[in-house]
Amino acid sequence: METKSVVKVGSRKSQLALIQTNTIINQLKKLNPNLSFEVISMQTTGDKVLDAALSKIGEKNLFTRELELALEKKEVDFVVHSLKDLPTALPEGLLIGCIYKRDSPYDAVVMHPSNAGKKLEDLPEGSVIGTSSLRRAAQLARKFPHFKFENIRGNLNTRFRKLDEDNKYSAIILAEAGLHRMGWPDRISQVLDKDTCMYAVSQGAMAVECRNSDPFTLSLLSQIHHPETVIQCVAERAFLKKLEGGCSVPVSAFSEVKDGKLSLTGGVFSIDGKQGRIEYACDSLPESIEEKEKPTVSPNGPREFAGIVGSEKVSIATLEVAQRVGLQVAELLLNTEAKEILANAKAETAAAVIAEKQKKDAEKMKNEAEKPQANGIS
Ligand code: DPM
Repeated sequence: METKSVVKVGSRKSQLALIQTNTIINQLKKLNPNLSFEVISMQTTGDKVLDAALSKIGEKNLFTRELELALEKKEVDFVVHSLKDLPTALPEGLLIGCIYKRDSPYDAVVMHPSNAGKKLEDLPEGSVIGTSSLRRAAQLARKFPHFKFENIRGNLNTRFRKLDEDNKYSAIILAEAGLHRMGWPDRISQVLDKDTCMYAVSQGAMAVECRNSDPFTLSLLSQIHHPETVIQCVAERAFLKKLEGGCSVPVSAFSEVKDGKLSLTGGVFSIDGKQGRIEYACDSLPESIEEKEKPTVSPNGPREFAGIVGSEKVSIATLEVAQRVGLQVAELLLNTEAKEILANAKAETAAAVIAEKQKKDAEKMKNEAEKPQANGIS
């Protein structure tokens, strides 16, 4: 096996991405003091297209493609992602080599300074809540039909500025994990429980992507693979994969590992939140999740579950149960009206993507037509 003394790590340039990358590197450094790590940061399409709603840009791997190309070209050895931003189908040859212990998976409310100390239930009718997540807007519209939900884009710093300075939004909704990582826990007014807003598949978990043909990096990463998180995320991702959902559909999840059992609740909602369906499945895990087993490595590389490596930390039998629970919840939903709700939500988002593109093209043409002739050639 090829060994390395310097490990190259790809990262997005955003502050949150760099914080996450450094968290993983620091853990690995502690365990491998002789290794050094070099961070190579780059911009992704998602970082460049800040003015359009995420769900309307119409690409699944918006924040990951450039980094994955660097992996494929061996310019970097691994890339740290928020797992919820990673599509359920990864490019050929790439794989999630580890998932780090999950932070809070829940969503949190950040209030406009004039609403400090309040909760969502205290806000008046017509209050504008900023979120670009169809999942958050749909679920919250069920509970708070008297609010207006409007898109807010940009990285977390930009959103805070828009919230505090524009006086348009009464509150915005963000992942609690991101707020903690950025060092803003004191701006959290309220954490949303699963009966108000179930989280996104794999929210709060950081995943490290690498090449499946790179045993050195795979073995390095396996040191920080977190069994309970892996089990939950395999179930949640298998669920999302079966529904063929990306970040552009209102699909949500809630999972637990307790008393040797894994349970998963999954929800599908219409864009306006008026329709929705929730299903649940549970199964016993085959053994204590701490028990280790040698990985089953085939000539095609390690086995994977919804893109996640099956490695020595969690047995294949355990991951098979997790995957089955995920598929079961998806199948239960697809046997109900959720199938149509989901199909309609996808069609609505696809239409919005086309409308957004047409609007952009029209603006571009208008700007070009209005441009003064550059050098007098007529
Ligand atoms: C995805 C969604 C959002 C991110 C959609 C969703 C939120 C989009 C928005 C798939 N990725 O959650 O329904 O509000 O415009 C993202 C965040 C984090 C990772 C920030 C956030 C940090 C938390 C984590 C954006 N991706 O959700 O507030 O690591 O899970």
